[in-house]
Amino acid sequence: MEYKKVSPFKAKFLNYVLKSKNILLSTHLSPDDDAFSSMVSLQYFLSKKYPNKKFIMAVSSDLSSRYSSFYGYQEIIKNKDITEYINKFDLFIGTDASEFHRFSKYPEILKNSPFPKIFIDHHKTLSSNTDLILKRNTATSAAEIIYDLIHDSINIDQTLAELLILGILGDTGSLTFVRPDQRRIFKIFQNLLKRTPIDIQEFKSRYSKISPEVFKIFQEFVANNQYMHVEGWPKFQITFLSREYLNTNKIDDSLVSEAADIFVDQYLRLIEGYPWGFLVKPRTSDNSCTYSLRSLPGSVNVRLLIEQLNLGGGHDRASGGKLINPDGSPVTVDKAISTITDWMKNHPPILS
Ligand SMILES: [Mn+2]
Repeated sequence: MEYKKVSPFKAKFLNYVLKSKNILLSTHLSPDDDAFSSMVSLQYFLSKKYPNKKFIMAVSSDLSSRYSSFYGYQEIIKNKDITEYINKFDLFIGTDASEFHRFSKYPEILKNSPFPKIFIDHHKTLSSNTDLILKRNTATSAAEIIYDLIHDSINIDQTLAELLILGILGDTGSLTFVRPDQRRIFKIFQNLLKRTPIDIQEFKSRYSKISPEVFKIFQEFVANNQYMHVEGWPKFQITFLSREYLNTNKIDDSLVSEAADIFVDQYLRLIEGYPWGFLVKPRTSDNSCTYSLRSLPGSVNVRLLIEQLNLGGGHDRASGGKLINPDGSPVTVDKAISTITDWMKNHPPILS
C-alpha cells in the first residue's frame, strides 16, 4: 500500500510497530546526510515512544565517520549486508529509498524475508512493491517526511532538531535547491531552529570538514573537468577519476565519494553556459563506474535521462546511477562516459 499523506500512513505504520518487537531500521547504501538523518531521527523517536522494543539501525555499506558527532552513530551496524542477520527481526523500515536493491546487495533475500517491510521515501523513482510505503515526491528530503510523521507526537529536543536539520540542509544544498512547491520547508526549518541555538555555518563545519587526502582527490576531479556538446542537447560538463589513478594511489571508495560530492554539489551547475553535467567515478569494490548527474531547471531532466538508460534514478535535477559489466570485469571510465553520450546522439534531448 502506498501513501502520500502522513496521517493514514501513520496509523498503519504505528500498528506495524506495535505488533513487532525487534525492528530493523536501515537506509540506502552509501548513506548521505539525509539518509543518515532520516534513519536515526526515526529511531530516536520510536525508541522514546516504545522503550520496551528494540530498534536496531544498520546500513549494508560503509558509513562516513563525518556523522560521528551525531546521536546514534556508534550504534549503527555498518559494512555488513543486512541480509546476513535479517532473520533476527520482525519488521523492516527503510528510509530515503523505496527499492529493495538500495538497501542490500541481495535485494531478493530482503524482499522474501518473512516479515513486513516499510519504506519512507521522497524520490520519484518507481518503488518496489512492499507492505507499506510513505512516498512524497514534493518533500525536499526524507528528513522532512520524518518531521511530518513525528512532530506532533514528540517534543522535538535539541538532539532531534539537529538530526533533522542535518538531513534538510544536506538534500537542499543548505536550502538552495528548494522548488516553489517546496517552500513549506522554510517554516519547518524555522521550527527546528527554535529547538537548537545553532549557527548554521558552525553546525555544518562539525560534519563537513574534509581531510587533505580528500582534497587531493577533489583536485584530480577539477583537473579532469571537460566541456562537452552533443548535437541538439544543452552543453554539459563532465569529470572523472581514472581507474589508473585509483589503483596507483590505492584510494578507498569512500574517500572518492567524499571528494566527488564536493565537486558535484559545488561545481556541476556553476559554469556559465553549461547548465548540466555529470561525474564518473570508478569503484574498486565492485568494478563498476557510478554516475552523479546534476542540472538546472529548463535543461536536461537527469532523472529521466538515467532512467531511460536503465542505469539508475533520483530527482529531476539530481540523479545517480551505476554501470556494471555483465562479466564482472572493470568498467572503464571511457565506456561509462560514452554509454551516456552515445545514447544522447541517438535520442532527442530530455528537457524539463
Ligand atoms: Mn534524500
